[in-house]
This record gives sequence, structure tokens and C-alpha cells, in this order.
Amino acid sequence: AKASVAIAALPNTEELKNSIIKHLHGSLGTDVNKASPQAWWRATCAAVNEYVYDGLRNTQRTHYQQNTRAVHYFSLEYLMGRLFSNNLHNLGVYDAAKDALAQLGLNIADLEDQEEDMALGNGGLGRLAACFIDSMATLNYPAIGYGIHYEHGLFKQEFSDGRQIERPDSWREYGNPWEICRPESIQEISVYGYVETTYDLQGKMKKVWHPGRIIKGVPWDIPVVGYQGSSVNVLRLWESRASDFFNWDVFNSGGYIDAARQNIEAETISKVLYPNDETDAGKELRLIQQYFFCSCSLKDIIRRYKRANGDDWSKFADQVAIQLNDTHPAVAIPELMRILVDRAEMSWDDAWNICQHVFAYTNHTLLPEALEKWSVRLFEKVLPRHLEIIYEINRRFLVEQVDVLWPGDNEKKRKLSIIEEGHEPMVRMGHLSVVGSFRVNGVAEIHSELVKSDLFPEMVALWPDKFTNVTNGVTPRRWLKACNPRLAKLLDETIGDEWPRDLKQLSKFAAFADDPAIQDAFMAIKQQNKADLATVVKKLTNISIDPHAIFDIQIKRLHEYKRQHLNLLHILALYRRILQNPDYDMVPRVFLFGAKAAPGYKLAKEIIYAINKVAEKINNDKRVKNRLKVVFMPNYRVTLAEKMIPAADVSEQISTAGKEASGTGNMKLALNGAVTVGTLDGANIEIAEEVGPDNISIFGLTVDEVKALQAKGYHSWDYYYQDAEIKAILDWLETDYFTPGKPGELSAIKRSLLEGGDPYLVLADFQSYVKAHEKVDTWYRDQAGWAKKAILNTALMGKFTSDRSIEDYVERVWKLDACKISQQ
Ligand code: 26V
Repeated sequence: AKASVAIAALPNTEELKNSIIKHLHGSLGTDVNKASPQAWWRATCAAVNEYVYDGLRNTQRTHYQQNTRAVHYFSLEYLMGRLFSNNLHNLGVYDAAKDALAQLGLNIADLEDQEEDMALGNGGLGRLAACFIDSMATLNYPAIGYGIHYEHGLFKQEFSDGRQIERPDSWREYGNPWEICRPESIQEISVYGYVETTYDLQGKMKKVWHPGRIIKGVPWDIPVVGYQGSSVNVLRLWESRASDFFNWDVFNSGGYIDAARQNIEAETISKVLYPNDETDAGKELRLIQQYFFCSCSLKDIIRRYKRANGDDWSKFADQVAIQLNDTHPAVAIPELMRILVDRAEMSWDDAWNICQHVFAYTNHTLLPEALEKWSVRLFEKVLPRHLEIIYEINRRFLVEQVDVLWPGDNEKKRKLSIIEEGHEPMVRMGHLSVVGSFRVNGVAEIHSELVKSDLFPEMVALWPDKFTNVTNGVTPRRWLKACNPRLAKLLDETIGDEWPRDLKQLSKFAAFADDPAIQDAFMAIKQQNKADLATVVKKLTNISIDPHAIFDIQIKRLHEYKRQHLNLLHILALYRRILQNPDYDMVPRVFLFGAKAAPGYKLAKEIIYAINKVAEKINNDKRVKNRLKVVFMPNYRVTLAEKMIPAADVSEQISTAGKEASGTGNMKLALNGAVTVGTLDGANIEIAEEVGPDNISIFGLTVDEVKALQAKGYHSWDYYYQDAEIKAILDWLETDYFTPGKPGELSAIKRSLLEGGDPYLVLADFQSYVKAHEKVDTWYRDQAGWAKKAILNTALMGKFTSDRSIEDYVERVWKLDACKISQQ
């Protein structure tokens, strides 16, 4: 048995095998002769958990004994995916488990497929949170993730005649072996009601909130296993329940049915993840979700703090840092103020001083429609006391900060006020987050600059040192070691096995970029990964694809700014060229998409439909002679990403410059040796800096050029009339060529690009995009040259590990010390 840091003894193959059988009998109540794959999977999870829990106990005891400063990551989303192979890899027992299962006559891959994805997130923001908690545990930082234990994660996607259908996700319908319920740490929180102003005997005013509803929060803990026996941290997710105490009252007053209804309403809070949908904005339930988990989490933090420090609040800001993952948890700021001022009876100034040393805020988007605002009316109904507190925060901010720098300037006050005045007054959560935090960061260099210049320029004038950048990253454990075992093995053999915890080591691989043997090995691995994906594609879509074609992949949420429709226009251009010139010379290409559209986002759904219809036509057109295939993979999710990314030759990162805050899929694909076709947007800019101009195909307008074009007036019609190819393609979409007998079914895209004014400059970037792809085609014809580019992409992506992001947060924001875990 191998020793590690947090875990006393890790099992060998024999010990694991015995433990799996022990749990098959003792935890699952079944037998080797009749156990289902599901039972084997559960027994293996239980066996693994023996070691995970050992690390968990040692970590929690060490943190308690050392009374460490800790970071508390507040996020509405954690897009975890599956945990089985991740936990095995991070414990360092994947091969032992694989062998143990093989000896039992089982294939580990079949067991992996028993697990549902834990899809408690929408996309980039949620997956980033998952990568970050992996890195924080790996780097031994005292850290806890707080969020919501949604009963239903992101919807499952099906296609019906090419149209997206949403189905509920029930990831834990039959339980989840990784989570531990902690009823001993239940919290109660309040919503609704009214505020009473009272005066004590000294005449001092006191505000008393009489809540209308009390709700119970039940914590579920998910162990977060650091790589190679580092810390085992916790992800704590709150589930809402009706409060026993409250319902008793209703029950006694004869309101049995009312009590049942209130039960249902309380349990609705953690029922479902909001699918990132404009039409959902402003929904009461979403605000209650935000407040519910923030209040539960703050009370949990305070309980732990008081256990160590009693009623002395003076060390609170030394011990506690809270990172707000976007503005979604920003209501934690007035909630901490309420607890300190109303409950702990602290002075406003002392309480505010604590808040401003505890909270830090990460901005993840500049899109105006995604900047959160809540109507004052709704806030007052749900959280009346918090609205008063926000008013007071705002009053002091405007008087003590804004009016001091810009005396008498009402225009500045109007712009900076946390309350947006108008027909329907709104609370601006971004403003609240900046005012209440000691640090604000964007998620890539360019994005952080735009946060300062375009979003909060006056806030920068007030607090220049508050703003910083932390470029995103991804965990190389899941996104290389676990998902691409063939490449991981080649790396181990050529540069040693330190790279998963020190990704800069990958640069040693660059020395092999010209080595024919390594080039062959690298390309052979890509080929095998592509063959594996082709099998998956055949199974899921019944489309046959040739593993020797270029696999060109765009995987991300469906949004106009991400421009999947630009990709589609390029596919149509190639198709048209083939039809016009039967000998059109191109390297065969398979275009693969994976994307979910928000259920209420009409145009996004039309784009999915159009891609599916175009795919149907092209894939069945003999004249194409296999030069082109188009595949839209259904139900894109973390588990599918893990199968697609290792098989990618080309990575599509084609957002309008200035719109994609960072991107993280771009990092995963390049890390696995894909060549990026991308705009100078988000982290693409930093990827281009790292891999160099020979190893990336950049196209399109820059941020400054986009601004200039929009300032002078962009007229998409000009491109339509002046570019015969664009005109032909858009007109083609209006015919019934792709939807026989139903002309006009695909016209929504053309309409948005012409009558709609093409808000994301698709037509402006089109020809530049076509050329970027012609460059890729030329590059690919030189196989040794391509191998070199692919190798250099992998070798030069070391910057983009989430370990580096976390070290940046520690240095620039959290000021934490790592904590070595001691064994009992
Ligand atoms: C907005 C809403 C609004 C209504 C209901 C649910 C919901 C959920 C999420 C959002 C905003 C999402 C912002 C976001 O995901 N930003 C992405 O963050 C990634 C990690 O930093 C980054 O790589 C992507 O570029 C950025 O789009």
C-alpha cells in the first residue's frame, strides 16, 4: 500500500478487489453472480469512498486544528460531470481499480457509463467552478465550495426532426454514491414578510424583520479529491425543505392543505437549475434560490467561525474570504450586513468594514442582457430588510465616495447608483458587487481591461487598485490525463509524469515537435481517438464519419455571439463550391457541433434546426463524395466533451471580438492538440501568444475594429449585395432545398443577419473566416507540418491550468496559505 499526504494507505489491486466484493455484499446486498453493472459501480464507489473519507476526515481535522484562513467559493453552478474516473485518477488508483475490475470479469468503461453527469451548471461559468475546486484541493488550499443541491440539473437535449426538445435531468433519482447528507448542519432562512421599526429604552432605532416564510436548508457534502493524495475538500450543496417548526403552526390552525402547499413551495427552491435564459431573468424563484443558498452558507461559515473564535468578530475578515462567482450570489453582501448589524448588533461602519474585506467578485460577461438586475418591487416583496440595507449602502456610497470625487455631479450619481431609476426602478447587482468587494476581476486579460474601460470606468476612478485580472484555466487531470489516456501515456514516457500537477512541464514536449517518431506517435494517438469518436457518433446519430478526415469541432452553449451560424455559413460555402465544381479540391472535413440552446431562445433553436437540416442534406448527397460531413451531437455535456476533445483536429473559437469573456473549451481543445481557428477574443489572445502565430489560425475584426465599425455604422446589407457568395448562401437558406416542400423554414438566420442588422458582425467576418479555414486546409496537407503544430499546441498550453488561475487568485485576491494535511 502506497502512502500519500492526506490518506494513510492507498489500496493495491488485491485490496480493492476485496473491498469491492465486501461492499457488493455488505452495502449493496447482492452477490457476484447476480450483480448488475449498476450494483458493481456502486460497490466500487463505496470501496473508493473508504479512502476518500479518510482523506476528508484528515483534511477537516487539520483545518480545524490549524484554524486556517479559508476561501469560500459561492456559485449558483457546479458543472461536475462524472466523478468516478476523476476520483480514481486523483487518488492514483485508476489502474489498480481497472485491474481489480478486470479480475472480476468487468470492464471499467462499462462501470463508468453507469454514472449520470452531475450537470448542476449551464456552461463555462459552472465548469470553471468545478475546475477551481479540483485545483484548490490539489494545491492544498483550505477551501469550500457552496452552492445549490438542484434536484434537476441542466435539461437533457433530444432532437425531433432536427428540433431541440428539452427533457428533465434526474441525476440522483436513484441516489448518488458521492454525496453525504449532513442533517447536523441544517440551517433555517427567512423570506417575505415586513420590517418593523422599533426603539429601545435609550431611544435607539432598531429594525426588526418579521419574515413571512421560514425554509430549511439541508447540506449535502461532496468530497473533492485533490490530485495524488492532496487535501480532500468539500463541495457543500444546500437542499431546501419546509421548516418543521413553521408548518406546525399552520397545521395547528387547521391549515393542513395549506401546510402541504407550503411544503411544496419550500421544496421548489432547489428543484431546478435555471437554464441561462433571458426570458427567465427577473423570476422570483431565481432570486429566492440566490438568497437561500447565500444565507445558508453565510450562517454555516459563521457557525464554524464562532466555534473557533467565540463572539469576537475581530478576526472574521482574517479568516474568511468569499469569492462571488458572477453577481448571482451578490445578495450575500446585504445578508452579511443584516446578520452583523441586526443580529450581532454591530455598528454599520464596523460591519461594512468586515464586508469590504471579505467579498471579492468575478465578472464573467459584458453582455448587457446578462448583467443582473432585480426590480425594487420584487426585492421589497421577497427581502424587505435587504432592500433597506441596499438603500443605505447606496446612500453612503453616493455621499461618501461619488460626491467626494465628483461634487454635485448628478449625472455621475445616476450612472453609479446601485439603484437604476426609471419607470421600474431596479437593483443593479454588478454595482452592488463592486461596491461591496475588495477586489473585482475579469477572466482573461482583454476581458479584464474591458470590465474597467467599458463596464465600470467610474468605479476604477474611485478605486483603481480594486480591479485585477485572473485568466481562466482548466484542470489537466480531467481534461488531459483522464480523458486522453493515450496522449497522457506518451507524455509520461517523453517528459516524465509531473505535468498533471505542474503543467508548465509540458513545454519540454516542444523539443520533440520535429521528431518524426514522436510526430508519428502523436498522430497515431489522434487517429485512434478519432476512430473512438467515430464509433460514438455512429451510435448516437447513425452517421458514419471517416477518421481520416479533419475533425473540426465547435462545442459550447448555443448563442449568437458564439456564432455557430458563421460556422454554418462556411459549411454552406464549401458545399456550394463542391456543387459548382465537382472536382473542388479540399481535405475531407467532418464538422461536429455540440450545443444546448436556452429553451426560450428562439433564434438559437432555429440555428440548431438549420444545422441539422443542412447536415441531413449534405450527409446524403453523393456528389459530395465524403469531402463534407456535418454532425450535431445530441445532449452535449461534460461526458461528451471528454470524448470529443481528444479527437479534435480543429477547434472553433469564433465569437465576435469583445463578446466571449474568456472561453475555457478553447483551452481544453488546444491542450489536446487541436489547432484553433479563432478571433482575437477572450483567452484566444493569450493562447495565440503562447502557441505562436504558426500554430493558430486567427481571423476577423479585433475589439477595436469592431468598436470602430459599429461607431461608423455597420450595414450588413452591403456585404449581401457586394459578396456574391454571401448572397447565394443566404438566399439558398430561404428556398426549400434543405427542407423539401417547406420553403422559408430556415429563413430566421437570414432575417437576423439582414433585417436584424447582424448584431454580431457575422457577415463582416465571413470572408476572413473562410480564408482562415483555407489556411488550415493547406496546413493539413503537410502531415509532418501538422503534427508539429498539434504537438506545439499541447506543449505550449501550460499557462492554462486552473492551478495557475488558483495561484493567481491566492496572490492577487485571497492571500491564503496552503495547508499540508496531517494524518491521524
Ligand atoms: C446568466 C443567467 C441569467 C439567467 C438565469 C441563469 C443564468 C446563468 C448564467 C448566466 C451568465 C453566465 C455567464 C457565463 O457563463 N460566462 C462565461 O464564463 C466563463 C467562465 O469564466 C467564460 O469562459 C465564458 O467566456 C463566459 O461566457
